[in-house]
Amino acid sequence: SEEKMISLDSIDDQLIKKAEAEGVETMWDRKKAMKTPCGFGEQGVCCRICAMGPCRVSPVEGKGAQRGICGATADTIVARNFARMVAAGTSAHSDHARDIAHVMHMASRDGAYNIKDEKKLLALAEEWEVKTEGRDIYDIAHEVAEVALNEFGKPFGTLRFPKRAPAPRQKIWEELDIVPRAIDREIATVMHSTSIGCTADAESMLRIAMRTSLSNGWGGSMMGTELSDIVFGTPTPRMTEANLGVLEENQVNILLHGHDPSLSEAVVLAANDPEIIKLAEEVGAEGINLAGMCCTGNEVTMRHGVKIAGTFYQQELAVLTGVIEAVIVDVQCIFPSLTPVTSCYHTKFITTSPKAKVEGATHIEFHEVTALESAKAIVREAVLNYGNRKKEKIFIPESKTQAITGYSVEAVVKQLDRVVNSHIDPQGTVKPLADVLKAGVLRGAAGIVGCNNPKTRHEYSHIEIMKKLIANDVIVVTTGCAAQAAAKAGLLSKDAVKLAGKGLQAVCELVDIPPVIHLGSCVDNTRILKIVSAVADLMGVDNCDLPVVGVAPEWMSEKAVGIGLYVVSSGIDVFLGVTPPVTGSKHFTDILTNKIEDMTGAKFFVNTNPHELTDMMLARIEEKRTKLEQ
Ligand code: BF8
Ligand code: SF4
Repeated sequence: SEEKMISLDSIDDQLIKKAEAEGVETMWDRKKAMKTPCGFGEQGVCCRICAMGPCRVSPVEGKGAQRGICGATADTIVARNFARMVAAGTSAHSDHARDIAHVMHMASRDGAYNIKDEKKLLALAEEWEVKTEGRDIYDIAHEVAEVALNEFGKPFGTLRFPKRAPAPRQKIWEELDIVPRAIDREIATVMHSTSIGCTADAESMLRIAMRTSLSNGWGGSMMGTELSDIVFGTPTPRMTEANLGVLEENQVNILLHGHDPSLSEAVVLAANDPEIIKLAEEVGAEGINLAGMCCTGNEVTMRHGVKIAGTFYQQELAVLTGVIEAVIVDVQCIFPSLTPVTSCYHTKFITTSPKAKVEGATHIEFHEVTALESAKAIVREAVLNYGNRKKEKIFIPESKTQAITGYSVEAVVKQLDRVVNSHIDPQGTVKPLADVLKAGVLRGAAGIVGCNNPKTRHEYSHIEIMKKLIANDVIVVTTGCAAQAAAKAGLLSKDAVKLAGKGLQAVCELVDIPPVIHLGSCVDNTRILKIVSAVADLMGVDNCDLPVVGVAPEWMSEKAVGIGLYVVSSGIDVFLGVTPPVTGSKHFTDILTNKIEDMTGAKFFVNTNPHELTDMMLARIEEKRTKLEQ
């Protein structure tokens, strides 16, 4: 029955049956073996920060151990654990950005990395007061990259990007004393403050975590997006296909999985290299088929139209098709189980980053300095593996769906320009969007982001929420694995306009966009910050005054916690479909779901039922509309 399906997608059940038949263990077997999760961990009241512990305190007031050995209460322990999740998430996104900054610093006219968007570089140079006049574009790029790299560790001052936020928002941050300083410093501050014998005040802990999260959203993540656009090109809308049906029986299939576009961009170049294509022909393949997964999939689809194999939870299922020559990964969201799963097939599991080696994988280190050669060596491994397929184990599901991906803020503005009467309004702004929001043609906007989580039926929440929102004239933008879920469900196509309410339908037709808009990878949630802030600026209000919500229906990563907190700190409500490990502290839970609104004008909402969660969003959107219209 429907209820028993592990995901929304019926092909997954076919592949899981195949796994069972072939004796391959998947995440669902391990989930079963895991039995009931630890209640203390689940509620955030387990502390193993020092060796006097681990201490587990009772989540129930007045019952059982109320304090850890050092005297830390449930409030302290929960708040510290939460802050550490924020710091870990911030480190992942920001370290990714640091690598892109290094790549930009080594960009050259004749190398593998060039400057693809000079206009965007010049704008950023101007914003950062880097001289541009009479200088070679590469000199400018190198200096901008240095300024970017200094954002990580500068000893004085605050970050540069927060100045992009609406003025009232910046004022709130100043008053709360949460304007982020250097990115690495904010992460270090959380690690320090959460260590034994430091912060033991939940609200103060949260403020420190908020500042760190802002160093992610208005720091590392934003840098990741901006510099990637400059070096790899600012995304433009393009047609692609999504789901495991994009794998090709007669081609070398390479699954690109991970996050950092400096690897995946080089792999795209390598796979198109005549020498490599010739090699593929020599081994009897009709070509090389790249298929993306997780955020790397988003990065390459929005810049090259590379097809989307699937979302996070499908990483093992992709290998089960028996037609993947290599899974090439860099960092983040990579299951260590890819070692045993790939060993059941001919598939090579190739790790490339010293930050994410996996036992049993083939490690071919990717060096940015020799990017193309390095990528060619990796792709060559895949091509040479084509002949080793086990014919009897091949099964490619037929399912694939058309999708449009690659809406950068610039691309969105370009679409909006279609309806601007240039005699009345200037082109190149989000004013048409602000106008339809104000008029109520669109009731609101939602950013639906994040992962898959076996605590939910995969993709069911993503898709149910998206459908219900667009039917209610709420436009949806999406990133990360949520975006890929949308692609697979057909919501990123113009056909999906028929599922939208009348207002949204009219807007989609006028502006020529789908009702659900692909904005990129998880670092690209900063594109959402940019659009929302631009709309707020135009309307002369703050982000928290707009009928806009952030939603993470199936989140699982620490990165999502870091994002959630910077979104709320930026004045946008966040709706979670998976409960974060904070319920062991009533006080801290109350801060996140209530009190934080007094500070930032936004708060967290949690409900594991996607329909109820959507009703909560719609109610909140109308509540904000009422205030806005007053
Ligand atoms: O950064 S949505 S499962 S892939 S964490 Fe991971 Fe979650 Fe996917 Fe990208 Ni984001
Ligand atoms: Fe226990 Fe305190 Fe040590 Fe945590 S920091 S493990 S609560 S003694």
